[in-house]
Amino acid sequence: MLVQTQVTDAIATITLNQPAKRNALSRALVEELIAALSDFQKAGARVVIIRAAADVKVFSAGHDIDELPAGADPLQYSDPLERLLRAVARYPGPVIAMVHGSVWGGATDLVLSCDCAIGDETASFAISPANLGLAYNTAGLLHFLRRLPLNLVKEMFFTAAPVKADDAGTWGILNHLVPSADLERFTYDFARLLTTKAPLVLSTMKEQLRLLAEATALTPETFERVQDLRQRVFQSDDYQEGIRAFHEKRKPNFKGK
Ligand code: YXS
Repeated sequence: MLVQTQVTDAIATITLNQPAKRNALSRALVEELIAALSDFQKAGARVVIIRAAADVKVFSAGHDIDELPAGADPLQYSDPLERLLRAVARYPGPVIAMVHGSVWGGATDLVLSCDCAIGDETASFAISPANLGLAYNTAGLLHFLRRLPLNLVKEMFFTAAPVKADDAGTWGILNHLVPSADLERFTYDFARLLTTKAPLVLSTMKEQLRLLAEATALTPETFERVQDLRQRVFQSDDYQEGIRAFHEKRKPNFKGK
């Protein structure tokens, strides 16, 4: 199993459990995450906590780079990671990211797609398409734009540098930044409080807020322009170079084409 699951007192916990690949969000791991959310809904779990094992340095290394399609849209609607982000956003109850360790790429998008995020001093968040020559997707950009001011979104995407815990707390990536010794107790106390609230109200307000937050009109021309821009990127030599460089464990040498 690439994830461990547990339900206790209406609180469900998913623990990412593939340390050998730094919990990379591979198709196999993501399918287990999506199945777990569906099982939790059947079991009536009111709150879900997504976490990694207590002792990891890396919460998740993001999209599985081995599974990024060469020369094709890496984040299309049917991509497993995109399906997971939509499943989290539609779970009929609060989903909380409990973050110990570094978070990379699509895993940062996963944390931002959760309803709340609680982290400790080891937490950091990077979004790194610029390291891979990858064309990020519109839905994903909007997850960041709904959380952070535009200048901070641009800093994250342009630098691809990890945002350290203090800034993650100040910027609002995290709802709460607590010492690692308190992270688990704080998060489960927070979750227990949510299980005492009217579940129909929480699930309805979560869906209302999703619909309101996603109410961004795009004209057909805008949609087609975005697709055209992204196609130029994911069909670029730089995208191939980014993936090659990762596998060859070297810095990429981007040529801008
Ligand atoms: O060499 P082996 O076979 O042991 O495997 C290594 C890594 O190749 C593997 N691994 C990954 N495999 C697939 N996809 C990944 N994202 C990934 N990350 C790691 O795990 C084994 C251990 O990795 P290693 O030796 O590098 O571990 P480390 O502890 O020295 O360093 C941990 C990291 C996370 C700092 C390092 O693995 C790393 O920088 N990983 C890539 C992080 C990243 O750039 N993620 C973005 C993926 S693309 C994505 O999520 C979005 C689409 S976007 O591009 O927009 O951000």
